[in-house]
Amino acid sequence: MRRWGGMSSVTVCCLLAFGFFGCKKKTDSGQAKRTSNAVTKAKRDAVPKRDAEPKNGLKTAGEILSDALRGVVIGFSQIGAESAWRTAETESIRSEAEKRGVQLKFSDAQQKQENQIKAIRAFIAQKVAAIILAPVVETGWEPVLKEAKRAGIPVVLVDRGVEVTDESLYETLIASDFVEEGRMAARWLAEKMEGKGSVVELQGTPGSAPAIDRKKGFEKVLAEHSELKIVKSQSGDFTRAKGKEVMEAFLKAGDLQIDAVYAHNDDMALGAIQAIEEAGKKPGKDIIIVSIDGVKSAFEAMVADKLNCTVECNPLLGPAAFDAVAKVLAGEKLPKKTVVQDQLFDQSVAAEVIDSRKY
Ligand code: GYE
Repeated sequence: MRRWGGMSSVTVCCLLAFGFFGCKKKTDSGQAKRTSNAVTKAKRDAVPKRDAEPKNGLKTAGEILSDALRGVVIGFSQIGAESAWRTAETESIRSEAEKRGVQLKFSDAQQKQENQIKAIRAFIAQKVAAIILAPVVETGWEPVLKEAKRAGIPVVLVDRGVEVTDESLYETLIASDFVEEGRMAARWLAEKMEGKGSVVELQGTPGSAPAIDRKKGFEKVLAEHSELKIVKSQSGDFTRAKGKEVMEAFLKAGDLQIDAVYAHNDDMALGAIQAIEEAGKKPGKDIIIVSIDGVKSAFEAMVADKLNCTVECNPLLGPAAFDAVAKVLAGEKLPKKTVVQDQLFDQSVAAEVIDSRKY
């Protein structure tokens, strides 16, 4: 069942950042037998629903929720620092933890799932109250998530999803709709190219939810345009250096006509821009470029006429992530997914909105 609705529980700051959240697919969260949390019962009882009326005349429900994690130890397993998006997400989680007085244990996996699994095991051994996980790839998480569940430690997923047969292994996922982002990029490109042209694709990390879904969404729309085709597709691992390297190889394949680049993130697009310039062509003019994330440097590249379009993917997930943890520790059952809504920005609006961009 698909269920959409305004999110009553996010912070005001989150609402401002994300505009609107929806939710889908409500299933059992396996919350019942949790006994060993570091949050005391008194604290649990003190956490009302965010939309409740102020209880004591001094604090609003939102303020009480924001305060619910003071002193609580929470582990955050981050993927790495491969992109500007990732750095912004890390900063959002770290600063929100600080604001709420959370004792955050931060682990950078340097893009390796095995490091994330080790970090989760270490968090379990340290008896953290909850784990926030940004999973690098979709598969291979069942065993370690089962270990966390057995230890009574709830897991909140941020930014990327996992593929598990038992959905009770995590509480909720807070992320963008990557398929829709791919569709938005393709719709924009199809219009710009009037339905014709040869596109090269720079994919994200193999096996990651955004790489899989952004490809899927893009291809779905391209299927409606028989003369707009992906002629080459390769992973640039979401990094600027790899994006440049792969684009260089595409440009060197002499007989390849390239009219447009679709990059799964801005960093790879920025790498591709460098490669195109070094090959003596004009990015944004000779070759049309569309990417995803909406980081500040993508807006700068649009203002400089080198990038044509970016689809926003909001990384400021800290407030929503800790709200989710606080609610789970208070015994609340959350929707299985909270979708962050994104917008598309092209060159025509870049100069106007660049100063308002928060990441
Ligand atoms: O688009 C990319 C990053 O998982 C949504 O990961 C995230 C993606 C983001 O490295 O820049």
